[in-house]
Amino acid sequence: MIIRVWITRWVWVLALLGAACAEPVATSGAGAAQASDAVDGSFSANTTALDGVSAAEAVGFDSGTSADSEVGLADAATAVPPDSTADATIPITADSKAEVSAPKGVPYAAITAPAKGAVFEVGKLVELAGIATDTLAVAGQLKAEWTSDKDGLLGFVTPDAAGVVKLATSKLSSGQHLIWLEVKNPQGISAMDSRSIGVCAWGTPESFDTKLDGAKWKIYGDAYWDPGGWLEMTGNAQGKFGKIWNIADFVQPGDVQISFKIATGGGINGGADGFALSVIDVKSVVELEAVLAKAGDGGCLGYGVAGACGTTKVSAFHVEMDTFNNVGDPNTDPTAENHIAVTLDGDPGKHWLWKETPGIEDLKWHTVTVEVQGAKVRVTLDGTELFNEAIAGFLFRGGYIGFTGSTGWASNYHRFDELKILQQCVVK
Ligand SMILES: [Ca+2]
Ligand SMILES: [Ca+2]
Ligand SMILES: [Ca+2]
Repeated sequence: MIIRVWITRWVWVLALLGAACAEPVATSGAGAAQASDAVDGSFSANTTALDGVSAAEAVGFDSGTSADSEVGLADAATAVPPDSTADATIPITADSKAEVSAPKGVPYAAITAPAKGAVFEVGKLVELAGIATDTLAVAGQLKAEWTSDKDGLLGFVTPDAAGVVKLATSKLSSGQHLIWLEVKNPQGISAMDSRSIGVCAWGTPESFDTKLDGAKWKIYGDAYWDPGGWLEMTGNAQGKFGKIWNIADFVQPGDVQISFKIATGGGINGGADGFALSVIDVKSVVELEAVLAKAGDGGCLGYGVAGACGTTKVSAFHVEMDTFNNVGDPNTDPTAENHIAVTLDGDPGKHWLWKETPGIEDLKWHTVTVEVQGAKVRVTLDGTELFNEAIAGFLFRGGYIGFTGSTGWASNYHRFDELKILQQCVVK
């Protein structure tokens, strides 16, 4: 009688293990690792896992709900047959029904959107998406819950037939969020996945409407603050070049969005040379000024210190608005047309991403936005995308932000205004 009960129990354990092994999730590395961890049999009904499923879930046993079960994974894992002599004194009488309760499903949760580390502007719609499945239950029987470690519950969703769970919200507060997707099957077993995103507010825009605070914005060379309420790099005269830099704030490394306005034109001899926004990764203003002092005029646009413009090694990010075609004097442009380009490390001769922008020399205000996400850089002009591509090996390293511009034989005004920076929320 006692032996029969043991045999019954072993048959069930083996059968259930077999069923579990038939599931791809349960044979994953994560599942296996947890099975060995679970040898003490202390896993609970609510055990959840980020990357897989717990041993309890995989095997289908749930010591928390199959009340008196004495057979756990430990017995199966160690695979030591019971000693019939020793066990003969232990009364094992009932509960075989509880032990062989119906197999339970293994839920699965995975967040598919947004991308890890994505940054959103506060108040804008954030579209969360994920997958919820289960080895036994159909998608419609599952319950998905979206939460934020910062804002709490975001909402419950029932998966569609394909297991897709979506939630769109524009209510995330400003800051870093760890977004959780929890999927619960009808037996109450959960699987979870998480992803960090940033929700940030734009910093106070720089309107440049009043005279510059010298402790924050420093003027170099021919640049000046224009009482019209903007920054002027050159004035409309030949042979000028200047810079204005923020020496008080450091733009953090990581994903960033920058927006600013430009106006150029009104010059002689067809207009030149152009201007640029730069972020230079140096540790101090002293280092910054050492770099700026080397920057060339003319085709070097007031920021060129490397390539044909010099030999300074520096980590820097630039967006140039170039209105004069240089051909080996000293650097070479990729087109005879006006262009907006992303260049790096003080070298105006290497146009990593660029687009022709014929109409920008009209001395009207145009809005430029720059969005960096990982290695990808997206630039728009008046809301129209110019390019949105990855630069191999590129990482935005942050630094001091500033503006430069230059004229030569031809001239133009080179104006900047309304600088806004949307920075990834950095958790310290
Ligand atoms: Ca202004
Ligand atoms: Ca040029
Ligand atoms: Ca150029």
